[in-house]
Amino acid sequence: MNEWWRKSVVYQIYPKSFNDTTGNGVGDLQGIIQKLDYLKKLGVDVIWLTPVYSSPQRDNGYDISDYYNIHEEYGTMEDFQALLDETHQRGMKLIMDLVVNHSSTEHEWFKQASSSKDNQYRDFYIWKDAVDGQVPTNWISKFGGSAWKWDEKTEQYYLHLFDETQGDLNWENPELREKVYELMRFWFEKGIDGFRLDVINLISKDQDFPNDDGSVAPGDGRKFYTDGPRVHEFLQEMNKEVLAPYQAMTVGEMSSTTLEHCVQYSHPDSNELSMTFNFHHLKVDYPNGEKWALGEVDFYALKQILSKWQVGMHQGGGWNALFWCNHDQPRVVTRYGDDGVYHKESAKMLATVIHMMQGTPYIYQGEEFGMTNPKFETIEEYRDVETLNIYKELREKQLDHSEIMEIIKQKSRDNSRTPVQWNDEAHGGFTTGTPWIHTANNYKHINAENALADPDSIFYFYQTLVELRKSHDIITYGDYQLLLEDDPRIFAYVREWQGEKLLVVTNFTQEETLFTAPALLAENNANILVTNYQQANEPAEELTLRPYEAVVYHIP
Ligand code: TEU
Repeated sequence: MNEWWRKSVVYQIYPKSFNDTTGNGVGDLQGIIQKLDYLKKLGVDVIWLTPVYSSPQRDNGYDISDYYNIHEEYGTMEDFQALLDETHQRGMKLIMDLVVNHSSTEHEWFKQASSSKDNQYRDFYIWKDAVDGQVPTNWISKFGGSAWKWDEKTEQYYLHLFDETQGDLNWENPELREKVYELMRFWFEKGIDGFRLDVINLISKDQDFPNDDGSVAPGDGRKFYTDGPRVHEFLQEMNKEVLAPYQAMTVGEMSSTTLEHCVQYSHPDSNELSMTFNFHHLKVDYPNGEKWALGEVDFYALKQILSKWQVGMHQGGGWNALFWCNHDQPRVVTRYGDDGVYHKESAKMLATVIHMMQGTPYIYQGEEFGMTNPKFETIEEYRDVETLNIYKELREKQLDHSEIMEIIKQKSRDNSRTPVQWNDEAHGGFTTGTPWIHTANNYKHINAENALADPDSIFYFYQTLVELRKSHDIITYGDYQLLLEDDPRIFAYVREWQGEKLLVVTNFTQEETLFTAPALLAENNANILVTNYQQANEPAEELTLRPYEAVVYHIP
């Protein structure tokens, strides 16, 4: 099988915030075309474009009202075809975002389905009678409140695991599944190279619709509707019907999943997907599994989880999508690094940790030059439906307003959705108009133009990491062993392949710390593959690691 994506690096574009060429304050497809040479310079192989289909934009495009058309603010189908062709002409590939766990309630299917109980589209969604006058189950939407919404006209509830304007599609219905495969073929026929599949491990629901008995951690860690009974069957059918015929690259977003399921989702013999995103390493600052609370980063858990998935997927034959950032997560340099004095060092250190691992790395727009959380102070600056819903919920719980704003400042998905900072002009050069969301106020010094002008910038460090993945098979195929698991500051691991070794050593703190190197460093002719300090730490038995220092030693 031609698995070109095992040596690829993917760049994620959230079009709404990427680059606006019309002055309406919203990014667009022509704006992406303008930046393709910039992406080629970075060296990425694949662009993942988050949803650009017609949408009321309640959830910024993850609420689709027409799978066959381009959202008018982003441009036209001709603009899309131009983007695809220009991407291919530069030797890059493009994957789209497939959102088929749910559609917008403004989709024609839902309009039909909610018009009457015997409409032919009724069973495209999940409808239940009230139980003793109440919601059918105690399931909670990931965006707060009940996961069931009452429909006055037909006097039944419909399921929405996300916002009430995002009705869950009924994958038990073969007609619905065929409609999904048809729309996938439509985009493959245009020439796309694959899909990122949105919350795809939620599509199979337990048809008994059991109540959540509270045995699972509350909040974002709910498992009672993930990895459902027929999920692998549905993915194998999708693979047979569409993915295999088009030799697609696919990455499944797996919410609250398990290592075992991800091995099965991504093992070549499963004939399901190419690789999977999981999020456990991005919940180590959720106190008791609760996203919407202030918490310290559990560094030990971070090392354990990343290592468990490295070893487990390597041994199981699965394939990880490696990432810190995306459009739902706060900016990692603020979250796990330092967006102050050691901004550059810590951004490079964090990049090193995942780019030396086995899997396919994903770079989220602006991460390559160290964009940070914007630290908005007022709720009026936020736009995200999840954030605004949770704000109401926390207010109802009578939390102190300043505490709520501190939680939102740390946790909101809007942290990653501010306009990309291209230069030091107004709004970071993102738009000549008024952006749909404020730009972070550090755009005058943190921007792409400054990064390109600085040979020691985070951008050129990412460029080097991307190149190393191409030139060193050990990164792609080597096995993995965590070192110093109990060390409170150092994240170190060894990669090994056909006698060759990489020793990756990182200091996750701003304190200097002593690293006692393993024998492998002393015995062999180790050299430095990459490091984030200009004055490198040459191989030695005892190393003093400087704040956020990262060094990768290569033992050939
Ligand atoms: O995200 C799934 C999801 O659960 C995320 O919202 C995220 O994990 C959560 O906010 C963490 O608390 C996907 C898309 O990436 C997201 O943008 C959509 O809002 C969501 O599905 C619904 O389509």
